[in-house]
Amino acid sequence: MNWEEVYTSAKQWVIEAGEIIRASFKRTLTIRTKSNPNDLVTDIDQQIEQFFISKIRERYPEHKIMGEEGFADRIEQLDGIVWLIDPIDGTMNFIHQQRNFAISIGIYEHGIGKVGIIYDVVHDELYHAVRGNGAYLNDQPLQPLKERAVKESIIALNATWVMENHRINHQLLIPLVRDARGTRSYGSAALELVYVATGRVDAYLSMRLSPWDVAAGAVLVEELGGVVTNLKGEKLDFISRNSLFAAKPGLHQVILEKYLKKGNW
Ligand code: 2AM
Ligand code: CA
Ligand code: CA
Ligand code: CA
Repeated sequence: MNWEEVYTSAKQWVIEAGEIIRASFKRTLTIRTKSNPNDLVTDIDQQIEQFFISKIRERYPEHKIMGEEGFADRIEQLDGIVWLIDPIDGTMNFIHQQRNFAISIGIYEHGIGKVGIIYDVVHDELYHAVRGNGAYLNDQPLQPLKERAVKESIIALNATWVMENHRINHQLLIPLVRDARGTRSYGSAALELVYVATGRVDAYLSMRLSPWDVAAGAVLVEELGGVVTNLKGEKLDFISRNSLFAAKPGLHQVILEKYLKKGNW
């Protein structure tokens, strides 16, 4: 496989998709709900997913595609080359704020992340990496992640997870939130992983995400020496839903051992 060519095509299509999204700001969105009243999808999410699928099927008919909005393939295992696409990650932000959302594309070969691309459309910031060749923000190389103590860390998590909630071990998160320097919540898993990759936050926790939410971000974070697992510290399979825990090297192990290990996530 000529990864350089795949990488170049993917980045080009992401930039084109970003232009479609920017143009959509001028018109009225069609908004529908999915699993619950706060689980939103717009016609642009669907249009962008279809845009990528038609490009990929034309250029790489042998590749498989997994996407959030249901136009792609039904995939039960990650053999061969699979594109994991989230056309808009942070749809609620896209609708309410016209910012804090991103396009996320991971390209995996036999379950191993090869390419990660996350495009912060509004800021025109393209984060991209090929495994083993470094990670970049536009043309600038990103720096490897260094270790950091919990008490000097900013941790990204959704504050509602820390509230009383019988489904999760919310009480285990209270000491972590107390010990950390600060917490943040951005509402886009892809951007929150980019923020781990760039060191803007030191760790990111989420209770339930899909493969397309994390596929690209995992490549970026790992390329810079960060660690990406579920909240139990197990490897992700990028085929099923799972919790997520991404952090700087060292910090990942400390948080896992000291705060998360006792949890039944
Ligand atoms: P999305 O915007 O692509 O749906 C914050 O809610 C983060 O969780 C976003 O990255 C969002 O992705 C993701 N997420 C995953 N499943 C979700 C759901 N059922 N409802 C809302 N957000 C979801
Ligand atoms: Ca969604
Ligand atoms: Ca998503
Ligand atoms: Ca989405």
